[in-house]
Amino acid sequence: MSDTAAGRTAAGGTGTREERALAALAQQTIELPSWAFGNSGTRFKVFAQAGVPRDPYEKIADAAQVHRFTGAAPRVSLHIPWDKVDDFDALARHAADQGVAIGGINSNLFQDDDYMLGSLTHPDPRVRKKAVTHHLECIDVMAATGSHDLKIWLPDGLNYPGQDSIRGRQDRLAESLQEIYAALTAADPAHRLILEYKFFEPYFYTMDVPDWGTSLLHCLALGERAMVVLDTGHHAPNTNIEFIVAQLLRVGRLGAFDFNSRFYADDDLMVGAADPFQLFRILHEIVQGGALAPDSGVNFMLDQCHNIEPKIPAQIRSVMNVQEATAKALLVDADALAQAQQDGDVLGANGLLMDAYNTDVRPLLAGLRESQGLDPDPLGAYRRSGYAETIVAMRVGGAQAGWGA
Ligand code: AOS
Ligand code: ZN
Ligand code: ZN
Repeated sequence: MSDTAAGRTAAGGTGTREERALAALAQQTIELPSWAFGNSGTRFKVFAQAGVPRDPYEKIADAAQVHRFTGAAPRVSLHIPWDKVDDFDALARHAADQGVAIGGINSNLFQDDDYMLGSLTHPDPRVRKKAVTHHLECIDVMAATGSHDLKIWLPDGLNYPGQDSIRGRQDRLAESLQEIYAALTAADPAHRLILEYKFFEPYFYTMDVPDWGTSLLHCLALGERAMVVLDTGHHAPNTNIEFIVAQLLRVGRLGAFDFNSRFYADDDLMVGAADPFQLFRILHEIVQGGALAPDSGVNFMLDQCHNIEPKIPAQIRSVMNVQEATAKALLVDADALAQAQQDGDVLGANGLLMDAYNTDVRPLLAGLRESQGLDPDPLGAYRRSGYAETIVAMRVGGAQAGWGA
């Protein structure tokens, strides 16, 4: 970037653009998924790694390492029942002792035989009731852990035309969500229901929440504490994801991201690995929309599996990738961009974005970390800490994410 002159940008505040970027980056937080620390990955072989957590306590301990070296990952999402423990208060205290907090609570509607033909949309009211009741359990976990977000990814859908009524399933879904939302907001009016969408998989003819429009319609019907979750891996190839981000921000319904990368399907690879430019474009919409600050209502989460790479460093790398894309977005000269757009200066406007994208922000972020008392090189610092060797020596028989423990 050539210009660091004082002025107002979408990042807000005073000072040079770089100073404002640093201030915004210092506040940015990224939530980690507990399941990223267990053995997990594709439908095919899950390669077991030595030293992986044996229980939710150890998953949180590993997540805390990511926060220790990045200073930007202070929350961990839990998944019920994978992270079920006898005493959730104790788990929350353990998290606090480790310097992190419990983030969103993810329900699970895809591992029970009863759910073969659906859960919240199932034709049989008994199965729907069971699925709703699972969410009541998740709401109790929220109370015990201090979590604010109930995250629903609905795996329901159809494999064959005619298999069930598409419209009937939407009606049943609306009813089931209403019951969950009523219980959630009765427990605490500040709590949020955040609803994810996914265009295919595990079903292939249609999903019951296949797209952001369907998620948004259900959220609008529920009430103002219902928000859409955008998983970056859940779209058809070449979908313009930043358009969806801009649209949901406009109507105040972008609740959270599940960040990851995809090359083909729901790959769950490290965010920013496949397409760092797309991540930058998404973060540009976030910055332009004033949605970066922790109180903006958008929760920036990772949803990833690390099958062949070591998990803690992969999470550190992912946090750094989000930070780098954010830093570039914060360096866009917003005033000049607005002027170029107003003037119809197509190449000028595009050039301003590309200038920011092509800036090497690694020194800026290294400086930020040093100013926070952190090592400027989080991956190197983790490697040198010896934590990886310690857990390999201590832990035997680590868990596969998703199958208990
Ligand atoms: C599934 O495809 C969704 O991305 C979920 O958000 C998430 O991966 C799952 O809940 C973790 O099991
Ligand atoms: Zn997801
Ligand atoms: Zn997914």
